[in-house]
Amino acid sequence: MEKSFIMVKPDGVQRNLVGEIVQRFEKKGFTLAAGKLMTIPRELAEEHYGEHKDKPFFENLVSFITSGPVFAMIWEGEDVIKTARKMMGATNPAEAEPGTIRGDYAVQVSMNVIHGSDSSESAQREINLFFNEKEQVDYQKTMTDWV
Ligand code: DAT
Ligand code: MG
Repeated sequence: MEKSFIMVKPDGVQRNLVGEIVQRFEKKGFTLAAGKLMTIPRELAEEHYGEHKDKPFFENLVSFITSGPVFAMIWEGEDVIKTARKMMGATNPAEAEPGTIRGDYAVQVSMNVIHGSDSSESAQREINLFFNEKEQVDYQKTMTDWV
């Protein structure tokens, strides 16, 4: 089954949005395979956002993502990577549709509440950066047949 790395960013944790965001993925029918509250070390932040290292916003991005705890998760389900991106909404909250997480809860692109992997390659890469094998729980929910 497909897996995605999803993370409530420091602004989302500070604004008490962890429960709301977890609930959206649960209600959708996806399965939580791992989750932890952590403060990202600078080296991990730079690695995670490596694709953006030459962008003008890179420094701000790294200092923001390391500025307080995040809630890192792995969610599992059919087409979860693409569906989670839809549920998150556009990167710039001003362009994110109402009903999406960023559309409902964020204003600025630099504080857009949530991260989600954008491809199967990035999902695999990000899962391995943030979670070891022991932290990943493999189980079946009885509702799976109904989703
Ligand atoms: P996404 O998080 O939707 O995958 P991305 O990978 O293009 O978007 O960028 C990573 C993060 O960097 C994004 O969530 C917020 C920040 N960011 C992107 N574009 C930005 C910009 N023009 N100015 C400031 N921050 C930006
Ligand atoms: Mg991205």
